This record gives sequence, structure tokens and C-alpha cells, in this order.
Amino acid sequence: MGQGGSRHRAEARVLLLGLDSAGKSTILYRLKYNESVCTVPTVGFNVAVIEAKKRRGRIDLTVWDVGGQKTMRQYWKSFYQGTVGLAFVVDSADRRRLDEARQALEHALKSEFLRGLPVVILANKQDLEESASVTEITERFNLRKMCAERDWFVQPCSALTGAGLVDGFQRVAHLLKLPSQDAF
Ligand code: G3D
Repeated sequence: MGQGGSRHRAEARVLLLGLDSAGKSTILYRLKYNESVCTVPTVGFNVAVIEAKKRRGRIDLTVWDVGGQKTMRQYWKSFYQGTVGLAFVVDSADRRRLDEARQALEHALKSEFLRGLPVVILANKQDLEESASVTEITERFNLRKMCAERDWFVQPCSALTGAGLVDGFQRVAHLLKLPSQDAF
């Protein structure tokens, strides 16, 4: 997202969650190196620092991808404390798993540690013809109700082409609240 020469600089921790195969590793890799890669299922975690704009300053988002397989989801909560924003990746083309994705997000958002934190849903794999639209995902996830007490946004994207990724994390940066926000 470019180099920053600004006086104002902050850091924030963001969790990248989503089911296995949603595209989390591909998203992180593309943002980090601006290229696509052959990924293997995430065991443990991947992390990347992404620079974004926030108000008059810059923010380094430390983005954690904790892995989305069923066995890994029980560990998501170990990463909640200290997190200031969420990016939840959905495989928009896998309609059979949209309900499972909705349930995983709903379960995560019940955590006390994530109360009121902004969430950006990355509606990934928009390059595929069969992918669900932003409107469909908003409705299937019942987001107006599920996220009634937090800021939320659905960002269409493709980790394959890179479209929408920078905008998605820019949106996370825009929505999150920093303890030192007044300094910005
Ligand atoms: P995960 O980290 O969420 O488990 P991965 O998911 O990043 O490993 O991606 C799972 C598969 O989806 C990978 O394909 C990857 O190339 C593919 N993928 C990720 N993002 C996109 C996208 O935007 N569009 C398309 N068409 N494919 C995507 P493989 O074949 O390696 O399983």
C-alpha cells in the first residue's frame, strides 16, 4: 500500500478468520508479495504486516491467519485478546459451505474479547462465475442482525487476481478504533 512518510504511525492486530480453503493464505501471500502462490492448508498460523492509511496517518496491520480447519477453529479464541479488528474470508463460490461459514463467524463474534470490534467480510473468489454476490452473502449471513452492534462491511475480492484486497484491508483500518485514536 505504498511507503509512508507520515508523522502519525500506529500498529494494530487484525485476525484473518474463515473456513479452510476460503483463501486466507493466498490473500496474505498476495498482500505480502503481490503474487499468487501454491498454498498448503494452514497448520499453526501465517502472519503478515500490511501498511494502510488511517485518517492523517499510517497504520501497520499485523494480520494473523490462524487456520480454518475444524480442528484449528478451537484455537481461534487464543488469538482474540489484543485484536482490534476482524477480516473474515468467505469462499463465495462454495455455496454448500456458506452456512458453515456463517456459523463459524457467528460463533467467533460471541466472544467477549471481540465485542464491538469491526468486521470486514472478504467475499473472496469473485473471479469465479458461480460466486455469491455481496448482496447474497449479506442476506445468507443475516449480517444486519448478526453485526448489529458493530461496524461491518462486505468487500468483494479475488485473491487470484488481487482485486479488492487492498480495499478490504483499507476498510479494516478505517473501521478499527485505536486506544490512541485522538493522536491521529
Ligand atoms: P485457506 O488458507 O483459507 O485454507 P488457501 O485457503 O489460501 O489455501 O486457498 C484454497 C484454494 O483456493 C487454493 O487452491 C487457492 O489457490 C484457491 N483460491 C484462493 N483464493 C482464490 C480466489 O480468489 N479465486 C480462485 N479461483 N481461487 C482461489 P488449491 O487448488 O491450491 O486448493
